Amino acid sequence: MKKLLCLAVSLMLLCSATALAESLFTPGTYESVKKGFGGDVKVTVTVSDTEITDIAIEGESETPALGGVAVETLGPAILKAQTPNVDGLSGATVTSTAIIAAATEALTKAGADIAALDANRKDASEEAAKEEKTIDTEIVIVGAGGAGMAAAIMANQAGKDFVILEKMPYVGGNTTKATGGMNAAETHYQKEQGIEDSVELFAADTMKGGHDLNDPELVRTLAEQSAGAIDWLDSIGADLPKISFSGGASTNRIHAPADGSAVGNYLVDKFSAKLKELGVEVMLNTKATELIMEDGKIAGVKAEGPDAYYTINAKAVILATGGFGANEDMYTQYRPDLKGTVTTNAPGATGDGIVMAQAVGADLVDIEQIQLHPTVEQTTSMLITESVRGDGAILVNQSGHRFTNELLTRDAVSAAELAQEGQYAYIIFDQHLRDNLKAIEKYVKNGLTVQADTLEELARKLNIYPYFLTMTMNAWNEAVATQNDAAYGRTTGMNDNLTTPPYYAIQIAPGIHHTMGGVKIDTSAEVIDTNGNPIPGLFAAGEVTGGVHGGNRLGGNAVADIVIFGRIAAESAIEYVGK
Ligand code: FAD
Ligand code: MEZ
Repeated sequence: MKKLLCLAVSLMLLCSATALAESLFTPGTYESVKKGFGGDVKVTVTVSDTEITDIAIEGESETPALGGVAVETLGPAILKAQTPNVDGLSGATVTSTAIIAAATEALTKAGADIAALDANRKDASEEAAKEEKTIDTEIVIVGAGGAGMAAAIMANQAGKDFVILEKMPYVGGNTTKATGGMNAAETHYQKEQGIEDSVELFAADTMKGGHDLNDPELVRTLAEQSAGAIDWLDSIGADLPKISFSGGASTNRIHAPADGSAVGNYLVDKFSAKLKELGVEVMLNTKATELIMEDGKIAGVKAEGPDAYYTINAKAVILATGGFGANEDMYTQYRPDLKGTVTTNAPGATGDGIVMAQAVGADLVDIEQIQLHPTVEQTTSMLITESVRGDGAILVNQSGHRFTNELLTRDAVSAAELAQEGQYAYIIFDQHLRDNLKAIEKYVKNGLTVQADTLEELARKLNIYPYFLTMTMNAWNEAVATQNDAAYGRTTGMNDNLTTPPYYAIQIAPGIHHTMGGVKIDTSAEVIDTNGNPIPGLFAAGEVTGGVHGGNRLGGNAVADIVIFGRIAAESAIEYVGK
């Protein structure tokens, strides 16, 4: 009897062990919360005993244009793969990592063996054969950053048939990352705020900042059309009324959103909303791979999307593919000395348009001119906007001393930093400055700031001798009071002193920021070939081009460039296809 009972118990154990081996999860709903880019990311998974049946991801604080896309796309990817270990979204690494970690933890709570889920992943070898598709249209816009989206709005408003391609799963490119603002002269905002400026001064500052390498005709166009570009932005609801200083400008010229938030996200949101209102759909995840030429003229592009290879026949193409600051192979080809330098750029900035244009004979200008931005936090590659200095911050070295006029051009400030011990510096500001520049909240949220109630405490936290930092700050506040920076001759960004505690510091050093060179264009945004002639039907705008910025771009001039030349490229293409 005793033996029989033992056999029954053993069989039951064996049966339940077999059942357990087949079941992957304990059915139910489980959740986990991890820290994302802007705040918490919560993942809730629902599982049956063999399947992940549902996943909900909440991350309202993530940047809509990047982290928000990860929040939308990673859930379906995890459901499809039936494992949390899916590819993160490039450009939204922090949010992606948080989602994957939270999903892993929630599934572990559900009893999952993650290695077993990985071994049985369901999306492997599912790459379906792609179809060949042909699209006939009038204009193809390649790249949905600022220049491409501005061109798309114009093409739509002119009633043209066009497509706009974007290789990433989201729009915006480097434009989304733009922070400080957009330069423009003689704008209605400057006039309303009593700021004196002129097209001539804007052009002269740009040429001087660019070491006179710039194409003066392109610079003239930039300066002349800048106030009109601000009016055009107003007309689509993208007002930029807050005006401040940026390095190399002779006056207050950089225009930003009213609350001092980052200009790029703001513009990309406004452009996206306008395109939506106009019914324009961007072909996402679709990469242009080649320009098609027939009889010496542009005839369209070849592209690859998630499900198809496209031949897009068109009379005109606008290249708006941005620069190559995220392509280390490409920038070290032109500047080997930059190997290993951090970059502030979005992952799509890989120079595709430059390579495609070169393949059809386009000339390149200033291709080796690559800008280092002096205030980049090195562990995150996050740009600390020039507006922090423009609004009054100073730079000190590890000894607590200033070492430069902080608002010289970027090449000069970067070189001064690299000459300091350790090749880094601290940017120092106070609560008053923080209160007036919303962009700073991102740095605080991401833990980049060291904060202290007194300068002595701040110095101690930074391992600086308190006496030196205090002396430096007193001298600076005196310079602001007398409007005389005897030490370094700074004359701009001196409206407010730094006396309101708490005080803040961020450790920074230079990082790759802008590729000034690119495809040669004329003032109509026509691409010029190596013989000096326009390539019929090919237009380009924005960071893919060279010539506007010369040897050093002034802060705020790239956003001006993309709005102005994005619109010009569209106008020229519209006129060309109408012929
Ligand atoms: P992007 O905005 O980069 O757009 C190009 C798009 O093309 C991308 O979305 C890319 O994915 C896509 N693409 C690329 N190749 C292909 C392909 N083969 N097929 C399809 N799509 C493709 N400038 C200022 O004036 N003021 C600022 O405050 C400022 N702040 C900045 C802050 C940061 C951190 C960075 C990185 C730059 C900043 N800049 C600023 C510079 C400025 O943002 C850029 O130069 C400008 O936005 C570039 O715009 P674009 O439209 O030319 O390119
Ligand atoms: O033009 C720029 O790159 C810029 C103003 C960047 C910034 O520091 O915000």
